[in-house]
Amino acid sequence: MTTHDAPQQPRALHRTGPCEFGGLPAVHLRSPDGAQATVLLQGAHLVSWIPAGDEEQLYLSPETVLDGHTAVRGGVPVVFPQFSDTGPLERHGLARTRTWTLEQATVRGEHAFAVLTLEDDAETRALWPHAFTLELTISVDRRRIEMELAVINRGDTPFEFQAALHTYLACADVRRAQLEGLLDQNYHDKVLDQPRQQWIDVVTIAQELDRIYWESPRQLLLREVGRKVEIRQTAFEDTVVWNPGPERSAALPDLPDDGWLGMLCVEAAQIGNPVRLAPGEEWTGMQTLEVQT
Ligand code: TA6
Repeated sequence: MTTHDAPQQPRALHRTGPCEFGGLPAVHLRSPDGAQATVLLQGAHLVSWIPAGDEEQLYLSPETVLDGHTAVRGGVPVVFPQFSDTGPLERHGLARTRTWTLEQATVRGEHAFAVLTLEDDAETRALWPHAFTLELTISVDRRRIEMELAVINRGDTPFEFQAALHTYLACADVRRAQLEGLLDQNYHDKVLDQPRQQWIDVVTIAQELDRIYWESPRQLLLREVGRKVEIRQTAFEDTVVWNPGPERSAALPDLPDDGWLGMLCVEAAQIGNPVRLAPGEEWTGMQTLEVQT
C-alpha cells in the first residue's frame, strides 16, 4: 500500500511514552503485541496508527505544516466546538490548534493508551465563553484503535457544541476503494449544497465528495484490494465522508496535487443535533477502527 509516506513517520521501535514527531512534542504508544500509534500534543492529534504486524493506516500529508499551531493535514483532527464553517469560530473550532496536556501514557494488559486533556483558558474564553474540559483517550491493541472524546461542562451555564473525529484513512488508490454501509441514508451534499439520499450500497470516489450523513449507521467498512477496515462509532450521530478530489487537492497548499488519491476521510461527527450540556454534565463519543484479516 502506498501511504504517500510523510517524512515525519515515526521510527518503528519507540516505546510507550513521550516522544517527538516532526520536531513537535508527542506521545508514542506501543502495545505488547506491537500495535503502535503516535499522538501530537498539538490538538491531541493522532498522526500515525500501525496495527500489529501491519502498515500505516492513516494518511498524513507530506506537505503538512508542523509548527505547533497550524492545523495538521491528515491523521485525526479533533473538531470542537464547531464543525467546519457552521459558526463564527475558526474552521473546525479551537481544539485542533491548541496544545493539550498529556495526563497518562501507559501499557495495561494488552493495551497501550494515552489520555490527553484540554481546558478553557483566557484565549479560548475570548473566542467561546465557556468553561470546559476535553479528554481524548486513545487506546491500541492488536488490530484495533479506539478514540474516545469526552466533553465536560465545568461552568455554571449550559453550552452547546458540535464535535468530530476527522479521520483521514490512508488508501492505496482511493478510486479503487469502496465505503460500505450507507445504503438508504440521508445526507447533505456539501459540494452541491443539497439534501440527498444514498441509493447505491457503496460510496466510491472519482472527484471531490463532501457529505454529511445524518444519523448514520454505527458501523461501516472501507474495502480495498487486500484490506478491510471496520469503522465504528458510538454516541456520534452523524458521519462525514470527504475527499477533496483533484482540483481541491491541487488548490490546498498543504496537500500534494495527487494527495486525494491516498486518503479518504470518514469522520465520526455530531453536527445536526449539537449536544447541550448542563453545568457538571459530561458527553462521550467514540470512534473505533479495526483492520480485518
Ligand atoms: O469534514 C469535511 C470538511 O469540513 C470539508 O468540507 C473539508 O474542507 C475538510 O473538512 C477539511 O477542512 P480543513 O479546515 O481541515 O481544510
